[in-house]
Amino acid sequence: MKLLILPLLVTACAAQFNANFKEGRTTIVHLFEWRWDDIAEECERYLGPNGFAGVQISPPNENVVITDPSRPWWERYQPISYKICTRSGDEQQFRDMVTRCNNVGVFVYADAVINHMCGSGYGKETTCGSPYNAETKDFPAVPYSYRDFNDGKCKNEHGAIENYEDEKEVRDCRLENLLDLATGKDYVRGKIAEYMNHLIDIGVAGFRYDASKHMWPGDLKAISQQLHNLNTQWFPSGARPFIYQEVIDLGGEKVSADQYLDVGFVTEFKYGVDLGAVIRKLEGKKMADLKNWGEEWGLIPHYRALAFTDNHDNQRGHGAGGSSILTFFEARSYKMAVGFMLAHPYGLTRVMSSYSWPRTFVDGEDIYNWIGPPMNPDGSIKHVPINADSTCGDDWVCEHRWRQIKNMVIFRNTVNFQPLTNWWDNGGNQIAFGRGDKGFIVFNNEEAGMDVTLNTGLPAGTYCDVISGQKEETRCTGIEINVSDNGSASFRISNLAEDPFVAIHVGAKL
Ligand code: ZXY
Ligand code: CA
Repeated sequence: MKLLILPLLVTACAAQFNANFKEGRTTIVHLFEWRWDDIAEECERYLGPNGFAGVQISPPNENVVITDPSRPWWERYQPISYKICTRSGDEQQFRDMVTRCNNVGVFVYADAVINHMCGSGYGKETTCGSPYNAETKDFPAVPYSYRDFNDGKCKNEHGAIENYEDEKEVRDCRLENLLDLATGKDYVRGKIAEYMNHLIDIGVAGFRYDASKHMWPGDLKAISQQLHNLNTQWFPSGARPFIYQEVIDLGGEKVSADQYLDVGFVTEFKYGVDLGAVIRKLEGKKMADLKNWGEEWGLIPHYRALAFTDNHDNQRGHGAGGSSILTFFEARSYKMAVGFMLAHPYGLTRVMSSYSWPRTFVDGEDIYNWIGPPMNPDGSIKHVPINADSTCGDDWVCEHRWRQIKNMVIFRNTVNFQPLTNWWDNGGNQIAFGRGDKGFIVFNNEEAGMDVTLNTGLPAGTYCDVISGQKEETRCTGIEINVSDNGSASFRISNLAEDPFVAIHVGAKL
């Protein structure tokens, strides 16, 4: 009996439990292109106090400086060395950030660009001054030489991936013009592990493996096995780094997400594509269809899934973007998507925090999808100013500070480990569900008003809706919902409401 129950329990809990997260925290935020000193401040003043589990940071290692176009966001995905030295800050600022975030229970996950170095054809400038030569494949600051790249294995004329149906090509040829590292070689594995161990020793809690589709799962496993245990100043003795692999899999390619489940967590790109399609009501899809959301939709197993609505890449319309992805540009629908994700038990959740850009579609493509973060005339990244109303200034969007999203992160922490209960739908675009006796959420994505009485499963009392407002001291700044002795409550949601959904939980009971 014991033998049977244990694995079941482990599977059930893994959905929202990560040994690396501070107890009770569930959600990571990607502070895309933020400076280390700003992230340190944000951990202390906002992420820690509001229960965020961690922060995904932009790649911390030295990269090529690209001037044409001018300082695009993707220059950080073209490594020059493993020195911690980028537009986000130097190693001293990085150490200060990791220490200050860890001290308030917000752990740091670094974006690890280990499939390749920079592409050929750019200038000589680098973020830390390290020299390199892409033509001769020399990166003396690592050092890597021509022997450490895969070109010998790739038989294509220009060395670039042409056929995504050939998994050898996908892994051993170049992603566009990016110099493809020979991650099968012990020396290369050792250099990558040495870099990541440097970050672990500083206090980093884990990694996003960029472009994992383009590396062999066996190589990623071998590298992961060389990683140190986490720093015992903040983590239990023997704790392992948390790994999530970026595998863009929308089906129909030879390389698939499930090939990576053995190595660690995997990004589930279908999550945002399918959820966006439902909320946009594309092809007759409706909210009621979400009743069996999860593996039955073809998503990877929940206990290995990194769930997200949009990321830094597909919010720009490429990298498996497609037209269904919702972003901050469509705030009303976007908040419903993030609200649904954070209320639903599937996966380990990551929210996006973006900067804005002058999105301009020409022939269906955003001609400004390359634009980098807000920057000063000298090319440095601008600080993130915080306004009196807690929003961010300049072009920093700070979705994670939107009341509805921040409060749903708290909702998720509050309902952690509770099963999905009391599902209700109208057969169309009105749905509701609970999480045991801890929380309940109701959506009206219909073109008509909603007036229903539902069984919430919650203890009787008056609750503060954390979408239209929130509990402050002893009062509610939004709608109040009364749950009767038998657990039922009435919900009236106008289709014209700024946010046509309501969420209540036991942490915001009046
Ligand atoms: N870039 C523009 C210009 C250069 C960067 C572009 O048109 N790229 C060609 C399309 C290939 O897309 C890329 C993919 O992954 C990358 C790329 C990249 C990963 C990197 C660096 C990159 O160019 O430059 O570390 C990619 C890989 C896939 C896939 C779709 C896209 O199914 O397996 C981009 C940059 C995209 O569009 C990018 C950068 C970093 C990322 C990412 C995408 O983490 O997911
Ligand atoms: Ca590769």
